[in-house]
Amino acid sequence: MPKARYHSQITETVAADVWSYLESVDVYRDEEGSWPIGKPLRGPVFRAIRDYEGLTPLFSKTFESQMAALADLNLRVGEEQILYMTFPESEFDPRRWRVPWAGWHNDFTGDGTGRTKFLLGFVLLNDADAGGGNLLLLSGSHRLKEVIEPQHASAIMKQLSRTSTLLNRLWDRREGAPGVLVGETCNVDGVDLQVIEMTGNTGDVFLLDGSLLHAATVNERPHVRLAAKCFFYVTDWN
Ligand SMILES: O=C(O)CCC(=O)C(=O)O
Repeated sequence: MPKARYHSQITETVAADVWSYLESVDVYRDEEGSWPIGKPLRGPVFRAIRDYEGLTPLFSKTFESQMAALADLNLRVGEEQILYMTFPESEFDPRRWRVPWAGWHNDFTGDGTGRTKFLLGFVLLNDADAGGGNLLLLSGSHRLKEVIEPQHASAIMKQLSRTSTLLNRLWDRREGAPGVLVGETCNVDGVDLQVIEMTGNTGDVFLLDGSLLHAATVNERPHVRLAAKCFFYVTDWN
C-alpha cells in the first residue's frame, strides 16, 4: 500500500472548513453534546458525506500527478469525492472492539482480469489512532482469485473463510474479532494477506486498489475522525 504525506497546511484548512460546514447542521467542534452519536448526521447520511464540496482543494491536478508518480500509473481523479466522519461511540477496548461481518466490502467488483481499473486515494484530515473509527482493510486481497472474479463481497468472504483460520475468525458471523486480529497475517494460494487498520497522522495519504476488501469501524476514541476519499481511474488500463 503506497503511502505519502500531504501538506498539513492544506489538510488543516480543509478540516477547519469541514467544521464550519457542520455548523449549518448544528454540530460544533468544541461541543461534544452536539455530536451525532449513532444517528444520521443529515437525512439518511451517517459517516459518509458525498455532496460536500470543500474537498476540492485536496483532490487537485497536483494531487493527481503526485499520486500517479507514487503508483507509477497514469491516473485521472474521479468526480466522486467523499468525506468520512466517525463520531466517538464508546471507550476503546481492543479486546472488545468488533467490526460487523456485513460491513466488509470492496468498492470495485472484479471483472475477471485482475487488472486494476480504479484506485482509492485516502487523505487523513486529523490524526488517526487505533480504535478511532478508521478503515480496516485486508491488504493483498485484491490479488486473490476469489476477488478477481466478478462476485459480491459476501460470496468472496464465504469462500475465503474456508481457506484460513485468520479469515474465518475475522468474518465470524456470530461475533468477529477484528481488534485482536489487526496486524495478523496469513497466506492464501501464495498471496500474503494482512489485517491493517488505517492509522496515521494528519495529511497521510493512502492509495488502495479499488477491489481490496475493507470495512468501516466504530470510533472508540474521544475525538472525531475525519478522512477524505476520492477515486482515481487508471487511464492506461486496457
Ligand atoms: O473510511 C471509512 O470510514 C469508510 C470507507 C469505506 O467504507 C469505503 O471507502 O468504501
